[in-house]
Amino acid sequence: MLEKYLDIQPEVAEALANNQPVVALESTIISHGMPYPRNVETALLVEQAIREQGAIPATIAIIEGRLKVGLDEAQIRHLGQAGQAVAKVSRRDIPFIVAARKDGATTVAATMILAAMAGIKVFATGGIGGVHRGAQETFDISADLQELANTDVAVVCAGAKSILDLGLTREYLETQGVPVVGYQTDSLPAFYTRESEHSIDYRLETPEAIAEALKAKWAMDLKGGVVVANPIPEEYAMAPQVITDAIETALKEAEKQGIAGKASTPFLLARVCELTGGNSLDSNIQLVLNNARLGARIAAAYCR
Ligand code: PSU
Ligand code: MN
Repeated sequence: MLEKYLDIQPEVAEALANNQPVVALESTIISHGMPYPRNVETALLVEQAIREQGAIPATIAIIEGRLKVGLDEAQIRHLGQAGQAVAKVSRRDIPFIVAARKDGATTVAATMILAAMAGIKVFATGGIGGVHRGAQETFDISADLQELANTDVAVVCAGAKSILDLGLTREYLETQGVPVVGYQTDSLPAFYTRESEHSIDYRLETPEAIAEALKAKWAMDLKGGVVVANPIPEEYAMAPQVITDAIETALKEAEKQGIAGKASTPFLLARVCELTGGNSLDSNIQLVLNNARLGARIAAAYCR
């Protein structure tokens, strides 16, 4: 049934069949999360970082209506060049993009869905979507959180950007039974900074310990994902005030311009990037690489 829609790259399929580690990667971060051409460079570097750790990368997207688990370089380049002209695809969008034979860049939620279809357990990215600031009024809560509640994939990220309300995001995850693991940290990382005022649920020190907990969770059919929060390496972390100011400005602009719905996160990401110059982009790239390496190590431990 699934074969009717799903193409798993041969290298990825072979790795999965042989119980070799595979790490899923999203494509909205390429098209909507970073500017061209660094988005393409980053996507390729991230794949390479995963290979250097002995795992196989599977970048996920929809290409001409086919669900793709594993992209080639030309496909990655295409998504990066097209940028926001490509549809941003979350759970609700998948069947419509498929039926219309269009291209789509998958969010964390949609990437989890396609990874689970292929049997991939570990996914690395930059930051997850969450409860937006002001959600008490706007109801803007990313579908990523509901996907984490339901789909059996671990998401390695650097926490969430403070364009979101981190406290409400934590509460939402708690209600949905989604554990937040801190990798070698007690504090919920805030993407550009290693720490926030929020805590995590379980601090674990090694990829092996994380893999053990994942195995236990899914062996017991405790469905849903896990957030593995991996702080940005110290040398790439940003000064909190610089990033806070940029985020405040971007949020004010978004409100003034009436930006809402799925346009909200890409608008804020682009403005924060512009307002902080290249610095935040460099940090962003480094933390994604760091997450890819940890994801590969967790995937390897999970296969043992
Ligand atoms: N946060 C980032 N970078 C990103 C995203 C979030 O720091 O690229 C992207 C991810 O694809 C995430 C999506 O799944 O934004 C969330 O969008 P929304 O808030 O519309 O659900
Ligand atoms: Mn939203």
